[in-house]
Amino acid sequence: MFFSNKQKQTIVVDKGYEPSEIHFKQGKPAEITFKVKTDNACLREVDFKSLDQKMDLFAPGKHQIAIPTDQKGEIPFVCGMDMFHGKIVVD
Ligand SMILES: [Cu+2]
Repeated sequence: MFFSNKQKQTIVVDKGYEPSEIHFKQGKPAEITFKVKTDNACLREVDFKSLDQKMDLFAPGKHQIAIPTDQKGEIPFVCGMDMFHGKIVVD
């Protein structure tokens, strides 16, 4: 099936991002799901600045983001206060 090619990873948001670094292969669709296990307001918002996308992780529903994999490189993300950091690496 075509859709089985999708790369999927989960990041747990608790005392930071676990894991804080995720690798995807170039050229295949990729998606990240955030699972929130904290009520620390610092981690409420996650901001993918280079993708111009922010997400409210305390809002109801699924917290997923599609990651472009057309180019190799790093896609950083930060909490709304720029205290916790993580990155996606396309390689
Ligand atoms: Cu923060």
